[in-house]
Amino acid sequence: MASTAWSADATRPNIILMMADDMGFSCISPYGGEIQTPNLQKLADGGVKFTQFYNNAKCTTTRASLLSGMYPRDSGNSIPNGIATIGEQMRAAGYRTALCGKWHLGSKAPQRPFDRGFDEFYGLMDGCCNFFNPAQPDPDAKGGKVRIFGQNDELITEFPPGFYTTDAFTDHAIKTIKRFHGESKPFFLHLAFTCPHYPLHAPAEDIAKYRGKYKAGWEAMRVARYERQKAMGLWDKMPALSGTDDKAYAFEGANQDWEDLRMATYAAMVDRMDQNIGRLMKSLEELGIADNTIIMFLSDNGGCSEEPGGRDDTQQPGLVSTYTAVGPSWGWAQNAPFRRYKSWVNEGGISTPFIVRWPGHVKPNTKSNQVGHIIDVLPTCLEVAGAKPLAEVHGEKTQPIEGSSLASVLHGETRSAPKELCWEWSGNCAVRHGQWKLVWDTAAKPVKWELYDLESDRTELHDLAATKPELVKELSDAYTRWAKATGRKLPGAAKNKKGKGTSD
Ligand SMILES: [Ca+2]
Repeated sequence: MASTAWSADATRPNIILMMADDMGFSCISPYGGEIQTPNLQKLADGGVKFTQFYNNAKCTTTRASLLSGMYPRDSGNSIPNGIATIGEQMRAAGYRTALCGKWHLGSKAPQRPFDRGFDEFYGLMDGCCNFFNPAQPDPDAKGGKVRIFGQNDELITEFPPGFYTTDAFTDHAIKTIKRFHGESKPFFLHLAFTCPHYPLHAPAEDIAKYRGKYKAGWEAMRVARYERQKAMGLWDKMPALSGTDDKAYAFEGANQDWEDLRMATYAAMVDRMDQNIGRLMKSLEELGIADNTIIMFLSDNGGCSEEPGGRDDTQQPGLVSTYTAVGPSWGWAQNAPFRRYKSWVNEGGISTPFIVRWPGHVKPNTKSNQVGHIIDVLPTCLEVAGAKPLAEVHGEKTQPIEGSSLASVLHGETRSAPKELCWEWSGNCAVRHGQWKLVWDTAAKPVKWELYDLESDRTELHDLAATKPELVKELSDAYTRWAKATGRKLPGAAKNKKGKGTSD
């Protein structure tokens, strides 16, 4: 699509970028999930779903890339000043900008959302919080870490009965859209849910819908998801279902009723998010702007294996007074058919649903197997806005954007394949070029570069490193260049300080 001067185009689309938090690849129905997500299904039916779209395996690094079009720099916990955020870029392009939900890229000036290009902000500065009462300190907040919850730069400390973050973020998003609608500019809204990140908190009526539905365990859930993916034709070439993860334990010996409640509560959180997405879509229709609004949906990393505080089956998931997570077995199974989970850069950690609905532009009910990455979202938004990237931000010359626009893919064309894509979190490293992916998996025994042909082996089951040493060298050299340029870890380096047991 040719870029045009934005000022000449009065019909530039609004853009809503929605993101779930720690939601596995196959949790929602367009990707084979059993969780009831009719509104996300409607978005997929009216748009395109990607089957090879990637995030950065972790909350902070994904946000650093998604909101800048760049790979994370150094720790990845913030966006450096010489890199413009999507808020800064879209505001300069003539858009109104808002962020509702999780920021997690620094809580002090000059790194707050208001400092970084968002006209409006309502949400959470930190990685997670109590869903019913964000002011309540949680057991994961070591050393008295403060949960800041700001509305237009005001700290909120009291929450009414019935408060629930997923509802509140959506309420604020709808109010913001209504306010922006009365103005002459198009808007860019980032709705960043904290759902279904732990703690497991959901309204009782939503949990009740799923209670008892997970009593066959995680292995059965994986197989059922895999079979649904097969039946719907999600994959051009059906990958083999990966084997049981090292961290998964036997369902037979587990407290099955409690395990069922853990997964039922998680499912309720996703269900509730989908209900809220339905409310948001309804409000767009009522305002008459549904057809001129691009909606994108993705997850920031794969299902999560962490269990902050340990596995304590005396804690009942779902309540304001408890702090629980799904644990490694469900967290892994949520990424079926892939291996691993959040914080790992195997396909289960970095593969995300990516759905884009744009009436009149994106052909309804289509899928794309073209490879894409979250660094591509910002240049896509700039292209559809007909805008050029900022040359300067905060008095510093900006670095060239590393992602490339997906606009041609959205229009049903084949874009030139990206050069190498790279990932690193907590010592897990990977590089993908074309069909080939090199992975450094810190949970493997032994830990070494593994090589996979994703075209025939998307689930990373057949390591070809020993048979293709020259390709391993070529890809590992590309990884080393990337790690040196971005400040990310080299294979075998010490783990990131924040690599484990944090609330990211
Ligand atoms: Ca996350």
